[in-house]
Amino acid sequence: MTVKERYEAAREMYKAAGVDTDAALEALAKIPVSMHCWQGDDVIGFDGAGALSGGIQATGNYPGRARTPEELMMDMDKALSLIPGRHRINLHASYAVFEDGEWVDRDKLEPKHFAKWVQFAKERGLGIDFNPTLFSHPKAENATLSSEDPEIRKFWIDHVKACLKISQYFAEELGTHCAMNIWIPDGFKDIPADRTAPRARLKDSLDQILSIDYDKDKVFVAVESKVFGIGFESFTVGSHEFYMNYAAKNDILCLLDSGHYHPTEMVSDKISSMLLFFDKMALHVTRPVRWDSDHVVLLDDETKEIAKEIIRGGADRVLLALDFFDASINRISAWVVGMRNMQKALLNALLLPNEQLAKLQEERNFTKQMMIQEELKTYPMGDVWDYFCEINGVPVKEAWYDEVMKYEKEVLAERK
Ligand code: RNT
Ligand code: ZN
Repeated sequence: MTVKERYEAAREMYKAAGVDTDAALEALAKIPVSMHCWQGDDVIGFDGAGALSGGIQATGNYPGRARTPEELMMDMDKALSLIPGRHRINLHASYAVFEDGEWVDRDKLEPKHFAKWVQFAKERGLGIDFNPTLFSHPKAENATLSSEDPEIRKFWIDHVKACLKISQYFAEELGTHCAMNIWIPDGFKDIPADRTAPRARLKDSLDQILSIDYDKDKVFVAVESKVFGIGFESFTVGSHEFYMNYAAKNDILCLLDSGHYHPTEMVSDKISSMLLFFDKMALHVTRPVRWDSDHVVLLDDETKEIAKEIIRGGADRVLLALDFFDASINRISAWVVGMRNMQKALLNALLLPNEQLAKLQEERNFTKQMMIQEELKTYPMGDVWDYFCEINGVPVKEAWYDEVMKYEKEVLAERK
């Protein structure tokens, strides 16, 4: 059977279950996922930062890490060529591309330092999302936006202000919004004596940053909380409550990272609440494993549940990005697996009779609701997915792996 024949058979099966597969594919094609550049080089960047800091870690030393902007762009191109649909890319400020021996510190960054990325995105029809980088820097050794040292704090405030301008530049150049997400590592290893003062300083820093003039229709500022970091086990300044309240009061967005909560606390359950109070929200989809939060996204239950909530809440209201960094496997494969899994999870959600299921819940017919939810799990979603890959001109099933291995041999192996 051809891919198309398999799809046609699946279409009939889904139709009988009240699901329109053509509509699902059309909807899936319209959902962009922001692919994070930092999987390609173990979050190192190009501004000479050296070791990764801030309580996050990329472990492993699989050969072939991208070391230059050219290499990273090439690798991202390879990954994107194996992922169906049109997407976005997500950059960190530490990925500025300096030319002719120029170098400026992070508080002095300007749009021109990202011109190469704009060119890259323009040529491929991609949008760009952005992140100030408040780690892996000598001035981030202790604290950043919550620092007790006024000079350090000013440096980081200036950095984020510079990033706001760069974000607006991306939006204007590319004709699509730019989501600018702020995450800081600030916190304490052990029980703090004063939780309020650092949080008050973070609040004031954010106020100062947002006081500059920027176009709110183009730049969507988000704040990302985290329950702990390595070396910040007891306290983080930017906790969930802190940012949720800050975002609500100041009309910016919350970004929920699926690896940043207690192990039994699920981001999938938070989305509906956020969307009742905010017009939009942002996500970092990742996979938490014990204390670590940044494993490659799999097609697991929580990713599927997150996708269902995105579809039910309105995909245009959720700014969807991935966030993981695995240095122990082929990095392009990590991107492709993570991106394709996110899309498969979205497709899975689109192939549910969501209205019917909601109605059964309203009728308290939990017996039938459970029956349908479980029976649909063995419907031929893979045939629909394969067809989606085929019509989008990317390899079907595991055929993409051979291309990654070929690239590894021909390109990555040369990077000594
Ligand atoms: C860290 C946060 C943050 C980073 C990236 C590199 O715990 O998740 O989003 O992973 O910005
Ligand atoms: Zn994150």
